Amino acid sequence: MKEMSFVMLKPDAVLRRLSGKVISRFEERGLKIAAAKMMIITRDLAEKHYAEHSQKPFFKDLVDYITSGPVLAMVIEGEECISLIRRMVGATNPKEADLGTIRGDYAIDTGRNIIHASDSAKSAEREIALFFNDSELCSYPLPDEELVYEEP
Ligand code: D4T
Repeated sequence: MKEMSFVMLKPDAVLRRLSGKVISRFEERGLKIAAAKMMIITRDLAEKHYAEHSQKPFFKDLVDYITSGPVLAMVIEGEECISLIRRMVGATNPKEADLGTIRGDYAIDTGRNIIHASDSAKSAEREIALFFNDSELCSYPLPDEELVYEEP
């Protein structure tokens, strides 16, 4: 089933010039970038995005961090891509993230874990709507898309 996930490269990823490397991983895996924009997000948007953590002790630091510099917000599309991207991203605490995952290869601190990805279809829908208008989502076929073999 085709899905869309919200993926955000956090300020440390952008400032460490890792954006290209991370985007390449998604492209090389066969996923499609449906939307992308560089943004410095407001505290209001950050608080809405992380609303589920509003009562957690790390909430203020999290909002400070995510608003501290540019983020690259993206919508990525592909077959069952929500769980696939979460596996590619790795554990929240990069010290526990497997090598070969994005966090496992590029980060060591939970508070600077370089990337966000939606954890469910419901979250993806909510997060995409927070960051993008419908008109910003690009629908286009990839040259190899028709070659994907669907199991009967
Ligand atoms: P995000 O939402 O950024 O993709 O991360 P995860 O989905 O992997 O993890 P999360 O929602 O549990 O945490 C959101 C965000 O908060 C930071 N954080 C988390 C933190 O600074 N201290 C903590 O103890 C935890 C659990 C990291 C990611």
